[in-house]
Amino acid sequence: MRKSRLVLALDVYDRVKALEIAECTADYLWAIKVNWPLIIGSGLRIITELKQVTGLPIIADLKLADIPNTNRLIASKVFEAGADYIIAHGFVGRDSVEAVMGLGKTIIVVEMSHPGAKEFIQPVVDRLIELANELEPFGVIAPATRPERVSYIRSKLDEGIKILTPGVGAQGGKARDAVKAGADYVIVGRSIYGSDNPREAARRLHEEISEVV
Ligand code: NUP
Repeated sequence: MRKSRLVLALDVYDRVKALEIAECTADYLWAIKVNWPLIIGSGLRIITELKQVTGLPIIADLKLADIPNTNRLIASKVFEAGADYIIAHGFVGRDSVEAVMGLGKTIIVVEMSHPGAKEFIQPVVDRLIELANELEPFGVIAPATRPERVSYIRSKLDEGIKILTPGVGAQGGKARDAVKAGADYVIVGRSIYGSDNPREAARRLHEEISEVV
Protein backbone atom coordinates (compact mmCIF):
# COMPACT_ATOMS: atom_id res chain seq x y z
CA MET A 1 0.00 0.00 0.00
CA ARG A 2 2.86 2.37 0.77
CA LYS A 3 3.76 2.11 -2.91
CA SER A 4 0.77 4.34 -3.67
CA ARG A 5 0.98 7.16 -6.21
CA LEU A 6 -2.19 8.81 -5.00
CA VAL A 7 -2.17 12.23 -3.31
CA LEU A 8 -5.26 13.39 -1.42
CA ALA A 9 -6.07 17.08 -1.96
CA LEU A 10 -7.71 17.76 1.39
CA ASP A 11 -9.59 20.94 0.52
CA VAL A 12 -12.04 21.08 3.42
CA TYR A 13 -12.13 23.87 6.02
CA ASP A 14 -12.92 21.84 9.08
CA ARG A 15 -10.13 20.35 11.20
CA VAL A 16 -12.09 17.39 12.54
CA LYS A 17 -13.44 16.50 9.11
CA ALA A 18 -9.95 16.79 7.61
CA LEU A 19 -8.45 14.47 10.21
CA GLU A 20 -11.27 11.95 9.77
CA ILE A 21 -10.90 11.81 5.99
CA ALA A 22 -7.11 11.64 6.22
CA GLU A 23 -7.24 8.74 8.67
CA CYS A 24 -9.75 6.67 6.72
CA THR A 25 -7.98 7.10 3.35
CA ALA A 26 -4.35 6.99 4.51
CA ASP A 27 -3.86 3.31 3.59
CA TYR A 28 -4.25 4.17 -0.09
CA LEU A 29 -2.22 7.39 -0.22
CA TRP A 30 1.34 8.38 -0.88
CA ALA A 31 0.87 11.89 0.55
CA ILE A 32 -1.66 14.47 1.66
CA LYS A 33 -1.82 17.86 0.00
CA VAL A 34 -2.92 20.82 2.11
CA ASN A 35 -4.11 23.98 0.38
CA TRP A 36 -5.32 27.41 1.51
CA PRO A 37 -8.91 26.33 2.34
CA LEU A 38 -7.73 23.94 5.06
CA ILE A 39 -5.06 26.30 6.38
CA ILE A 40 -7.56 29.18 6.52
CA GLY A 41 -10.15 26.96 8.19
CA SER A 42 -7.95 25.08 10.62
CA GLY A 43 -4.65 26.94 10.96
CA LEU A 44 -1.12 25.93 10.03
CA ARG A 45 -1.02 23.41 12.90
CA ILE A 46 -3.18 21.10 10.81
CA ILE A 47 0.00 20.19 8.91
CA THR A 48 1.65 18.98 12.10
CA GLU A 49 -1.49 17.11 13.16
CA LEU A 50 -2.04 15.40 9.80
CA LYS A 51 1.54 14.21 9.85
CA GLN A 52 1.20 12.86 13.38
CA VAL A 53 -2.08 11.10 12.69
CA THR A 54 -1.22 9.52 9.32
CA GLY A 55 2.58 9.43 9.19
CA LEU A 56 2.31 10.46 5.53
CA PRO A 57 4.31 13.17 3.75
CA ILE A 58 2.53 16.52 3.60
CA ILE A 59 2.57 18.74 0.53
CA ALA A 60 1.78 22.41 1.21
CA ASP A 61 0.06 23.68 -1.92
CA LEU A 62 0.47 27.42 -1.34
CA LYS A 63 1.52 28.11 -4.94
CA LEU A 64 4.00 30.66 -3.69
CA ALA A 65 4.28 33.52 -6.17
CA ASP A 66 5.97 36.39 -4.40
CA ILE A 67 9.33 38.12 -4.19
CA PRO A 68 12.13 35.94 -2.81
CA ASN A 69 12.03 37.41 0.69
CA THR A 70 8.28 36.94 1.14
CA ASN A 71 8.42 33.43 -0.36
CA ARG A 72 11.17 32.64 2.14
CA LEU A 73 9.21 34.06 5.10
CA ILE A 74 6.16 31.95 4.21
CA ALA A 75 8.02 28.76 3.31
CA SER A 76 10.15 28.72 6.47
CA LYS A 77 7.04 28.69 8.71
CA VAL A 78 5.37 26.04 6.60
CA PHE A 79 8.40 23.74 6.67
CA GLU A 80 8.70 24.41 10.41
CA ALA A 81 5.12 23.17 10.81
CA GLY A 82 6.20 19.88 9.27
CA ALA A 83 5.45 20.17 5.57
CA ASP A 84 7.66 17.89 3.48
CA TYR A 85 7.09 19.63 0.15
CA ILE A 86 5.94 23.08 -0.96
CA ILE A 87 4.39 24.02 -4.28
CA ALA A 88 5.69 27.26 -5.80
CA HIS A 89 4.95 29.07 -9.05
CA GLY A 90 7.78 29.26 -11.53
CA PHE A 91 6.52 32.23 -13.54
CA VAL A 92 7.61 34.73 -10.88
CA GLY A 93 11.21 33.93 -11.77
CA ARG A 94 14.24 31.92 -10.75
CA ASP A 95 15.15 33.96 -7.66
CA SER A 96 11.72 33.49 -6.08
CA VAL A 97 11.83 29.72 -6.66
CA GLU A 98 15.41 29.44 -5.43
CA ALA A 99 14.43 31.19 -2.18
CA VAL A 100 11.95 28.36 -1.51
CA MET A 101 14.25 25.58 -2.70
CA GLY A 102 16.89 26.75 -0.23
CA LEU A 103 14.54 25.79 2.61
CA GLY A 104 13.11 22.44 1.54
CA LYS A 105 11.76 20.16 -1.17
CA THR A 106 9.89 22.09 -3.81
CA ILE A 107 7.38 21.36 -6.55
CA ILE A 108 7.18 23.90 -9.38
CA VAL A 109 3.93 24.63 -11.24
CA VAL A 110 4.68 24.11 -14.92
CA GLU A 111 1.15 23.92 -16.32
CA MET A 112 -2.14 24.18 -14.43
CA SER A 113 -5.17 21.97 -14.97
CA HIS A 114 -7.98 24.51 -15.45
CA PRO A 115 -9.04 25.91 -18.86
CA GLY A 116 -7.61 29.36 -18.07
CA ALA A 117 -4.10 27.90 -17.91
CA LYS A 118 -4.10 28.08 -21.70
CA GLU A 119 -4.13 31.90 -21.56
CA PHE A 120 -0.84 32.74 -19.85
CA ILE A 121 0.83 29.61 -18.52
CA GLN A 122 0.73 27.25 -21.49
CA PRO A 123 2.56 29.66 -23.82
CA VAL A 124 5.58 29.71 -21.46
CA VAL A 125 5.64 26.03 -20.54
CA ASP A 126 8.92 25.39 -22.36
CA ARG A 127 10.63 28.07 -20.31
CA LEU A 128 9.15 26.74 -17.08
CA ILE A 129 10.39 23.24 -17.97
CA GLU A 130 13.86 24.69 -18.65
CA LEU A 131 13.79 26.40 -15.26
CA ALA A 132 12.85 23.10 -13.60
CA ASN A 133 15.61 21.23 -15.44
CA GLU A 134 18.13 23.81 -14.26
CA LEU A 135 16.97 23.98 -10.63
CA GLU A 136 16.14 20.25 -10.23
CA PRO A 137 13.19 20.48 -7.84
CA PHE A 138 11.55 17.35 -6.43
CA GLY A 139 8.79 17.66 -9.01
CA VAL A 140 6.49 19.71 -11.20
CA ILE A 141 2.73 20.13 -11.55
CA ALA A 142 1.18 19.17 -14.90
CA PRO A 143 -2.50 18.86 -15.91
CA ALA A 144 -4.30 15.50 -15.69
CA THR A 145 -7.04 17.26 -17.65
CA ARG A 146 -4.72 17.30 -20.70
CA PRO A 147 -2.78 14.02 -20.79
CA GLU A 148 -1.13 15.04 -24.07
CA ARG A 149 0.44 17.96 -22.21
CA VAL A 150 1.68 15.58 -19.50
CA SER A 151 3.37 13.49 -22.23
CA TYR A 152 4.90 16.62 -23.73
CA ILE A 153 6.20 17.82 -20.37
CA ARG A 154 7.56 14.33 -19.58
CA SER A 155 9.43 14.29 -22.91
CA LYS A 156 11.22 17.58 -22.10
CA LEU A 157 11.72 17.17 -18.36
CA ASP A 158 14.83 15.59 -16.84
CA GLU A 159 14.16 12.01 -15.74
CA GLY A 160 14.78 12.52 -12.05
CA ILE A 161 12.09 15.18 -11.70
CA LYS A 162 8.66 13.81 -10.72
CA ILE A 163 5.38 14.84 -12.33
CA LEU A 164 2.34 15.39 -10.09
CA THR A 165 -1.00 15.75 -11.85
CA PRO A 166 -4.15 17.35 -10.42
CA GLY A 167 -7.39 17.53 -12.40
CA VAL A 168 -8.72 13.98 -11.98
CA GLY A 169 -12.43 13.42 -11.35
CA ALA A 170 -14.20 16.73 -10.68
CA GLN A 171 -12.13 18.54 -13.34
CA GLY A 172 -12.66 15.79 -15.89
CA GLY A 173 -9.28 14.02 -16.04
CA LYS A 174 -8.75 10.29 -15.51
CA ALA A 175 -6.08 8.86 -13.19
CA ARG A 176 -5.33 6.06 -15.65
CA ASP A 177 -4.68 8.46 -18.55
CA ALA A 178 -2.47 10.75 -16.48
CA VAL A 179 -0.26 7.85 -15.38
CA LYS A 180 -0.10 6.42 -18.91
CA ALA A 181 1.02 9.87 -20.09
CA GLY A 182 3.89 9.88 -17.60
CA ALA A 183 2.54 11.14 -14.27
CA ASP A 184 4.38 9.82 -11.22
CA TYR A 185 1.66 10.95 -8.80
CA VAL A 186 -2.03 11.71 -9.18
CA ILE A 187 -3.64 14.41 -7.03
CA VAL A 188 -7.36 13.99 -6.27
CA GLY A 189 -9.58 16.14 -4.06
CA ARG A 190 -13.35 16.33 -4.49
CA SER A 191 -13.76 12.81 -5.91
CA ILE A 192 -12.41 11.51 -2.60
CA TYR A 193 -13.37 13.98 0.14
CA GLY A 194 -16.74 14.76 -1.46
CA SER A 195 -17.66 11.10 -1.83
CA ASP A 196 -20.08 9.29 0.49
CA ASN A 197 -17.32 6.81 1.17
CA PRO A 198 -13.91 8.50 0.91
CA ARG A 199 -12.02 5.32 1.82
CA GLU A 200 -13.67 3.36 -0.98
CA ALA A 201 -13.11 6.23 -3.45
CA ALA A 202 -9.41 6.31 -2.55
CA ARG A 203 -9.18 2.52 -2.77
CA ARG A 204 -10.67 2.53 -6.28
CA LEU A 205 -8.34 5.27 -7.50
CA HIS A 206 -5.37 3.47 -6.00
CA GLU A 207 -6.46 0.29 -7.78
CA GLU A 208 -6.95 2.13 -11.10
CA ILE A 209 -3.45 3.59 -10.86
CA SER A 210 -1.89 0.25 -9.84
CA GLU A 211 -3.42 -1.48 -12.86
CA VAL A 212 -1.64 0.93 -15.21
CA VAL A 213 1.68 0.89 -13.35
O1 NUP B 1 -3.02 23.12 -11.83
C1 NUP B 1 -3.44 22.82 -10.72
N1 NUP B 1 -4.69 22.34 -10.60
C2 NUP B 1 -5.22 21.98 -9.39
O2 NUP B 1 -6.39 21.54 -9.35
C3 NUP B 1 -2.64 22.94 -9.57
C4 NUP B 1 -3.16 22.57 -8.33
N2 NUP B 1 -2.39 22.64 -7.26
N3 NUP B 1 -4.46 22.12 -8.25
C5 NUP B 1 -4.99 21.75 -6.92
O3 NUP B 1 -5.28 20.35 -6.90
C6 NUP B 1 -6.30 22.44 -6.54
O4 NUP B 1 -6.07 23.67 -5.93
C7 NUP B 1 -6.92 21.42 -5.61
O5 NUP B 1 -6.33 21.55 -4.32
C8 NUP B 1 -6.49 20.09 -6.19
C9 NUP B 1 -7.49 19.47 -7.14
O6 NUP B 1 -8.70 19.23 -6.48
P1 NUP B 1 -9.96 18.51 -7.20
O7 NUP B 1 -10.24 19.23 -8.47
O8 NUP B 1 -9.57 17.07 -7.41
O9 NUP B 1 -11.05 18.67 -6.17
